[in-house]
Amino acid sequence: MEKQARIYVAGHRGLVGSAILRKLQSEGYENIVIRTSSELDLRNQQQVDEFFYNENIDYVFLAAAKVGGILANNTYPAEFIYDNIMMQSNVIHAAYKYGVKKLLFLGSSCIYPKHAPQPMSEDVLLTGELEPTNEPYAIAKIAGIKMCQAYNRQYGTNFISVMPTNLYGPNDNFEIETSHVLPALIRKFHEAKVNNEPYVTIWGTGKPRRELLHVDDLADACLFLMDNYEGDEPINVGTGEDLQIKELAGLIKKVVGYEGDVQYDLNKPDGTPRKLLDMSCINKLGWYSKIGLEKGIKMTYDWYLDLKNDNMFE
Ligand code: GFB
Repeated sequence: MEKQARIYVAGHRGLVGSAILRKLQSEGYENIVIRTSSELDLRNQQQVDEFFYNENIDYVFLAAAKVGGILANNTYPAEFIYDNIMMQSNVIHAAYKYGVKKLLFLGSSCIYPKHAPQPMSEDVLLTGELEPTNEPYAIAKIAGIKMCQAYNRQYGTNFISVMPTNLYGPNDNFEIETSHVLPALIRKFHEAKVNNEPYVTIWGTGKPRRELLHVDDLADACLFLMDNYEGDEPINVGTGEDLQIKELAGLIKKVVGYEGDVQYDLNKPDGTPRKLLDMSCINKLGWYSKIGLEKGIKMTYDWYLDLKNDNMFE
């Protein structure tokens, strides 16, 4: 990407989009285009068409998405499939129609089958049943990958798909009911510490394994792939390591400094047992993650504490 290029970051207020925006700004890109969802509703085809018609966009990072943790996915399946299919279809089609040079579509590791061999390489896509708690979201993301491939094949576009593992970092959602596990546990342990509560409740058995990537590492990978990867196959981005949810809880407990107990709510779903990504493809290109999990949790906890302090003085 040329430093003068017009680069549209779709979803710049979210966890992923905000990290990509920070990275682009720190690398000196001068012509970044952003819109809030109230300025541009990406689910609206006409608004998206007019935006691309007027803005002469060269590159797109398609990070706008309806996302959430296991319970949000399970509770709002219609919104997860509708919002995601509408947003990505409108942006991908307009990017083709108005001659965007390259588009990077962000998917998720939940596109792979629930019982795929671990670690999961890109070619296990569509070889088995999906995890039911997030099937509508996964189907939307698979449609996005297939759409990029179809447009490349029929129209010769340069659209790539990136599949990150579970992400965390600044600008994450910390709402207990809708968030992912890492921000939820930061909040739960922090509040339990402050309120001197005897225990923290963790959903499920604590036995599922998850791989967690700091979103600044993902942003770094996205810029790297924009410059170094062309191809139809989705490309995985992770750390190559996972741990049990109960181990993750132990790490967060330690970082937060909480001394009480942990209990398990077995009425909440476990979700997929394991989803570790095979990193061979991106490693071969020369990219590796840099932020270790404990350091990443510390960085995110500091961010969360700053956010709470800022809100106190508003
Ligand atoms: O992060 P999470 O919501 O998403 O849950 P998934 C991961 C694991 O942590 C599950 C457990 O086994 C949860 O039961 N867990 C324990 C908790 N305590 C908590 C808690 O307080 N909050 C939450 N949220 N989980 C999502 C998908 O799946 O991952 C999305 O639904 C997307 O589609 C995303 O792919 C990356 O990893 O299970």
